[in-house]
Amino acid sequence: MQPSHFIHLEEKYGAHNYHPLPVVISSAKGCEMWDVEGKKYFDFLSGYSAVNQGHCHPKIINALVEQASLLTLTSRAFYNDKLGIFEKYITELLGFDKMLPMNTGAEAVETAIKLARRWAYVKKGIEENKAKILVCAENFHGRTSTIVSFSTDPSSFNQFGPFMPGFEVIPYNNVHALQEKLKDQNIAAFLFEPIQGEAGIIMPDEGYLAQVRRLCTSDGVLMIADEIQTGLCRTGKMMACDHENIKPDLLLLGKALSGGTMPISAVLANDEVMLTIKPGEHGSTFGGNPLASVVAMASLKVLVEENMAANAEKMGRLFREKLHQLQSPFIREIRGKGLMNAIEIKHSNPEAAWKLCETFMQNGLLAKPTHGDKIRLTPPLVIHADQISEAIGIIQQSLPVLELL
Ligand code: IF1
Repeated sequence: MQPSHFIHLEEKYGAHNYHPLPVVISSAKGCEMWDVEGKKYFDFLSGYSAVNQGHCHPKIINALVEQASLLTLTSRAFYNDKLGIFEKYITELLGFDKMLPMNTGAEAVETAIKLARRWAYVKKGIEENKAKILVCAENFHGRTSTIVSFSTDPSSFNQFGPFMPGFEVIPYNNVHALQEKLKDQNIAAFLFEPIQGEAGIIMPDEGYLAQVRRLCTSDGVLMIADEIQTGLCRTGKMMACDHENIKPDLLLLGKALSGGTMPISAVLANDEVMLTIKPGEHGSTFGGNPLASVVAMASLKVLVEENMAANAEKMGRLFREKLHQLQSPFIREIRGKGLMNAIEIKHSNPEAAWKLCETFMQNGLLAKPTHGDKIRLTPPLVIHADQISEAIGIIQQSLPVLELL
C-alpha cells in the first residue's frame, strides 16, 4: 500500500487536530523507524519523548505480552497483585511516600491540581474555593478544558472557553515575579516545567529550580514539577530537578513511564499531600491497572539498568558539539540538556523550519517544528555515537534547502 492511501484515510475519516509530516510509519526498533515502503528513518521525536527507552524495547514488550495474557484490568474496585509492587518500586526509586496512578499526562496534571487545592483547604487553611495555583507563561501541561484555561498559547485555548478560574500566570525563569506573587496567602501551589518543552526547549537560568524550591518551602506553597516530558532520563538525569538536587512536593510523570507502549502517568507525593484525598474522591477506570503496573516497572528498570541517563548526557553533549560545528547562517541557536535539544531557525520565510523538517524526512530523519521556527531534536536515549554522526550528516545535507527558499 502507498503512503497516500493511509494519509487519505486519516484526512477523510479522522479529526483534523494534527498536521503530521507526510510519512506513514509501520514499524520501529530502538532509534529507527520504517515507513510502509520500507524506507528507514532516525526518529528524532520519540513519540514526544514517550519512547526514551527506544522503540519496542524487548524487556518492556516482554513484560507487556506476558502480563497481557494473565490479567489486564481489575479496576480499583478490587486489589490486584501487581499495583502494590509497582507502587513500592517507584516510590522507593524516586523518594516519595506515595504514588497515584493515572493514564495520560494531562490526567496527572489534573490530579495534581485537585491534590493541591484539597491540601490548601485541609492543611494550609485557605478558605474554600479561594485557592490559586501559579503557572508560567508559555506553559504546556496538556489539553483538558481546565489545563487550557491557564495556557498562554491561543492555539490551545482559543474558543474553548469559558475557562476554569483559580490560576495566575507569571513569567517563567523569574524568581522575583514568583516571590512577589507568593505574598498572596491564597496561593496553594506553583506548577511548572523544569524545561519548557512545547515553548521550544526553554531552559531556565542555573539556580532557578533551587530558588523556586527555597521560596515554595519558606512560603508554604506546594512545588509541582511537571516532569512528564523532562523526566525519566531525557535531560541526562533521572529527573530534570536532579540537576539542581531538589525534590518537588508533587512530581508528575507520564510519557516514557510506559516506554511508549500505552498511556501511563503518575503523581508522586508525600503523605501530607496524598492522604488528603479519601476513597471515592478521585480515580480512573484504567489508572493502576496490572498491565500498566508491570509495563511501568519494566520501563523504569530499563532506564536504570541500562544507564540511560548517562547515555543521554553523553550523547547530548556530542550532539550539541557536532551541531555547533555545522555553522549554518540559518541556525540562530542550538540549546538543550541531555537529549532534549532544539535548534532555532533564522530565516525570512516563516515556512523555513517546516521545509527543513520535510527535507530531513526525505533524507531519513524525522523531527517536527514547534512554534514556527524551533525544531525539537529528541531521539530515543539508546542512540549511539555513530548514529549521532549519521544524523548530523543528514542535518548537514538538508540545511542547503534553506538557501533556496
Ligand atoms: C500534543 C509538546 C511534546 C507535556 C507536559 C503534560 C503533557 C505534555 C510537559 C500532557 C504533553 C505533548 C502532547 C502533544 C505535544 C506534546 C509535546 F509539543 F507540547 F511539547 F511532548 F513535545 N505536560 N506533551 O509536554 O501529556 O496528556 O499528552 O499525555 O498535545 O499535541 P498527555
